[in-house]
This record gives sequence, C-alpha cells and structure tokens, in this order.
Amino acid sequence: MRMTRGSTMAKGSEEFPVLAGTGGVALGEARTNHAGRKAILLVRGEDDTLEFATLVATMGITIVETLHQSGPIDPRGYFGKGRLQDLADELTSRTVSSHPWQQVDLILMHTNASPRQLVGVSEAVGVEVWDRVRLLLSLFTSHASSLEARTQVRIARMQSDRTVLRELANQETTGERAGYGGAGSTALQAIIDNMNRELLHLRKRQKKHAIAQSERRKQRSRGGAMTVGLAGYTNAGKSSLFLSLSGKEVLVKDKLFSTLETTIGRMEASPRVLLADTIGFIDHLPSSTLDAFRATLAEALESDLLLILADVSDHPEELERKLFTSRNEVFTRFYGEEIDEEFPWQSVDSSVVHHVLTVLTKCDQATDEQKEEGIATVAALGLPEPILISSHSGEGMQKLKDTILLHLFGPPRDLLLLPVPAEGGRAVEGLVSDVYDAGLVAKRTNHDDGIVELRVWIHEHALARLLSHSRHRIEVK
Ligand SMILES: Nc1nc2c(ncn2[C@@H]2O[C@H](COP(=O)(O)OP(=O)(O)OP(=O)(O)O)[C@@H](O)[C@H]2O)c(=O)[nH]1
Ligand SMILES: [Mg+2]
Repeated sequence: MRMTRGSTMAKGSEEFPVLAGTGGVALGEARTNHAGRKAILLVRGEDDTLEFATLVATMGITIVETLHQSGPIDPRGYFGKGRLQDLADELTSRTVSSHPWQQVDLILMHTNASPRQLVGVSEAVGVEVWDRVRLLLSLFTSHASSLEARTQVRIARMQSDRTVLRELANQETTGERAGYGGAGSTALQAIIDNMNRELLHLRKRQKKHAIAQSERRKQRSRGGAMTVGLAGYTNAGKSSLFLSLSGKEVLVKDKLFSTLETTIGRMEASPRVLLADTIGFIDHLPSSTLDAFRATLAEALESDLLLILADVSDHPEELERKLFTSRNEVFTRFYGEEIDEEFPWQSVDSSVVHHVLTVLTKCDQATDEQKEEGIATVAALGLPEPILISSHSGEGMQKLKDTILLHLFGPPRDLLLLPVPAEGGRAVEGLVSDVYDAGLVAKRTNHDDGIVELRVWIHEHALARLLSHSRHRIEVK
C-alpha cells in the first residue's frame, strides 16, 4: 500500500496513510505477501551478499540486478548522490517493456541503514526502499501466523518505523526537507503520537501474555517436568530436531525464520521432559527488534538444559559465524554474561554453561572434513563438546537423547521393587506405577523371586520422595 501525504487517518479502518518517500513506512497492517516482486540491490564495497540474497529469495522476491559502489559509505544516502540520481533516471526511463528493470518496484540496501539513509534513498528513487532490518521485518510479518507472533512483529515494525518518522519530523523542523514545514511536522507528530499509543497497548498485551507464559512454565516445573530449549541460528534444524524428538508437527522449511514463536512438546517416551522450539538468531539484528522477541525466547532459553544447534554442513566460515552469533545471543544478550573473547569458556559463569549442550546438525550431508572442522570450531568458541546428529537419518539421536537425560537426571538408577510381604500391602504393580510417575523407566526385568527391577532416569528429589513413600519396598541397587 502506498499513498501520498495528505490523506487522512481513517479511524479503525484499513485505510492508513503512507508517507511518500519515507523508505516504505506503511502504517496499519503491513503487506504480507511479496512473492513475485522484482528488486534492485545496492551494495557497498565487497560485502558478502549471500545471506541477504537468501533472505530475499525466501520471500519470493527476485533481485534483477546488483549495483556496487566502492569508496566510503554516504551517511545521507548510502550510495553517493550521483549514483542515486543515475538510478532514479534509469527507473524513470524504463518505459520500454523489454527493459530488465520494467517491473522493479523495490530497492534493497545491503546494510542496516540509518533512518537518514532510508529517507535519503527513498526520496531520491521514488520507489519502496528496504534496508536489511526492513527486509527482516517484512519477512517476519509474512511468516507470523499466531497472534503472539503477529504482536511481537508489529511491535518491532512500529519501533523501526517510528525512528524513520522521527527523522522526517526532524528534517521538517530544521527545514532540511522542503515543502511542508511546520504543518508537515505537526502531521508527522500526530502519527507518531498514535503509534506511541498503539505501542503501549501492544506492549501491555505482550506483557500479559509473557506473565501467563511464565506462570505456565512454573506450573510445569512444579509438576516435576524439565524443559529442554532449542536455540540456534535460523535454519539450523531446530524444528526438525523438535519434530524428531517429540513427534509433534511443527513447521519445517528450508526457509529462514520459518519459526517465530515457541512451541512446547514432550520428548517421546519421556513425558517428563519438555522441548521448546523457538525463533532462530541472525547477525546484526538491532537489539530493539530482538527485544520484541524476548518473551518468546525466554520460553526456550530459560530451560533446565539448552541445546545450541548449528548446521555442520554449512561452509566452515559460515558455521563459525553462526555459532559465534548464537553463543553471543545466548550468553551476552540473554543471560547477561560478559564474555572474554580469548577465554570464552572460562569467562562464562560455569553454572550457566553447565546447562548448555552443543549439537551439530545435518551430519548426514556433511563431509568428514566438515565434521572435524565443526568440532574444532566449537572448541575454539569455548562451547561444550558437540554431539553430531541428523534428524533425517537418525544418526547420533540415541546418544543425544541419553545425554539429555543424563544432564537432567544424572545417571540412571536401578531400583528393586520388593514383592508383597506376609503381612500384606500394595501389589508390586502399584509400586511400578509410582516409579513410572516419578521418572523415566528405561528397562524392566522381572526376577523369579517376584522382585521387579527397573532402570530409571529420575531426579534426586523425586527419588527421595519415592523411597520415603515406599514403606521400604523400593531399594536402590
Ligand atoms: N539433510 C538434512 N537436512 C536437515 C536436517 N535437519 C533439518 N534439515 C533441513 O534444514 C532446513 C531447516 O530446518 P528447520 O528444522 O526448519 O530449521 P529451523 O532451525 O527450525 O529454522 P527456522 O525456524 O527457520 O529458524 C529444512 O529444509 C530441513 O529439512 C538433517 O538432519 N539433515
Ligand atoms: Mg523452526
């Protein structure tokens, strides 16, 4: 939706004004489907554009041409004024249908642009302009399916739009922007005020949701359940692992940011172990944007055990970058730990690291060399020694399950359940069912003398409770 300045804000309707030349700041519900659009990408220097291009492709947008400019970045327009003018001229002169830019209606900037740059480029070229943050926000918007995800995406979007509108208001006031002067800045201020009100409302809604979530988390843990959180760069294979461990359907796609909210499921055959799949990380997401997802992340990161996942079939440099980002998001941003770059392992509080397992995924499609490099990278970053798995082939999955249980419960215990004594008492099967309720039974053996032996993963508190209620009929072997 693109409207010109001067249209009025229609209360409660779909009709919201969009300010022409504002880097595509669209108020109201944002467009969610961008498939089929054509774009031109602006790149400074020798930046690697692979990830950016993947994000764009994920949205079904085609990059028709990539324009490069070397030299220092222009603080007003990212590209220099002359190049932007050339771009604008080319866009206006593409009247012949054979022109490759014929259907281009989007300019992409390969950077997290300042509000000033967004406004500058947008004014110069006269079509919609996205920087990397705007691209991510549009991607989030099109993938957000639940109310919770939509709320957090909308908050992130509005925060970002507000900085652009403030820049515009500022340019109007200082006279830097021609045309509307005081009246323009008053109109902008009215829109910003509206946004502030809506943000307040959305944040309240989000807070309520977070409180309810945290209450549910406490209830689960009071009920004796343990939670395993899945974290990692986007597309690392979190939802696939979740699916494979829990059997619960979640969206698995070879797309970035398929998952935007947290789903809780139970580990198969281990009903006391809960799994939390969540949104992935990405480099250089502004903290204000990431903060909008904090409540969702908390659901997975505030767990009894956190798995940090990375795709070992990635190029080694990519793997390192993504693991580095994941580690920093978890430790620095979320747990608030200071990391000493030289000795990351030692510098993070050991009680925190104790709750972390590193998992290298997709090992079915990695070479031996990649696996070796992956293991070395994990060590260099000071993360716990990794477990290599494949959710597709099943490789490493049993080891992962056992390691999860070992971390949560300690080694399995062998319990002997004694038969009913002469003076009477509960049937052995009653005791068996008590053990099943308290822990995870891995193996059962019925002895000839009526004793039932159970190998069980059990939390020490639960074991103590079980023993004290057993009238000496349960013994630890
Ligand atoms: N070959 C192979 N591919 C895998 C494996 N695990 C996941 N994939 C693929 O990797 C892609 C991403 O998987 P997801 O499970 O959606 O990844 P995610 O971490 O949940 O991604 P986001 O939710 O987008 O952050 C999908 O195409 C999966 O099929 C694996 O073990 N082997
Ligand atoms: Mg996912």
